[in-house]
Amino acid sequence: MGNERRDFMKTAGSALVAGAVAFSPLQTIAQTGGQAAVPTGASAGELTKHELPKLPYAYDALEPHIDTQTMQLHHGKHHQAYVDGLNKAEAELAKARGTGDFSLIQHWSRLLAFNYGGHYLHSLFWRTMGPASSSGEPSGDLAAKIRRDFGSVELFKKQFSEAAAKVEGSGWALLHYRPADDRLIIAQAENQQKMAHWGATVLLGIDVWEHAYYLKYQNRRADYIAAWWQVVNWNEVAGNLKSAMARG
Ligand code: MN3
Repeated sequence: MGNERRDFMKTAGSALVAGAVAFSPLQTIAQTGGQAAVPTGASAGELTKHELPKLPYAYDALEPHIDTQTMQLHHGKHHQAYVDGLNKAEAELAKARGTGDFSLIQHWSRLLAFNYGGHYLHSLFWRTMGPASSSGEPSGDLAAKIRRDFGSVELFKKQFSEAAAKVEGSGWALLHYRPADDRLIIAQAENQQKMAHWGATVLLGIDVWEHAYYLKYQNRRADYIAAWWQVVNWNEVAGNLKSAMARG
């Protein structure tokens, strides 16, 4: 991995240790284009130039569960907007450092959290889905911890589906690994960043913003959630757990 990726991962929070593991939720988003131009000179510090990750499969690969047009718009337009918003927020904060004018710091800090959340979660979202034919099932440590912490895979899926269905407005249901007590936790997140569980690593998430499903499912969010389970890439989720446990 390049220096810029290592440096980014070091500063990306949540106890990431650069290069320690093969899988990382940040694997995709850390594949960036190097440093962006800092608008106000070297004294304002360096910036990462964030870029939209390529999908690991074709836009139609998740059919019929997730339709091609939704994937094209969701990845190419919505995720791109979060990438652009993240680059913009970081550039504006650098500009403020350069000029000494921090009058909009609340605004740009809010947009930094929102757009970083969007970039992080969508990067994870694409990688933890795949064609239904290769979806698989929870296995190994992942299956053992699911059974230990939720009772069974069925109870885990039931709670996760309920969490996803009941997110107020736009947001996500997320499976986290919490290293402090070695537990799996199901959480809801609002927007892209609210209700975060500090220090825990996201292993799997479903986007329940309407842009994720409305073209095909309209208001039937529960139908979308049921279909989404068919395209979860369990191998990738198991890899995310393995890397999160290695980091501790
Ligand atoms: Mn989305």
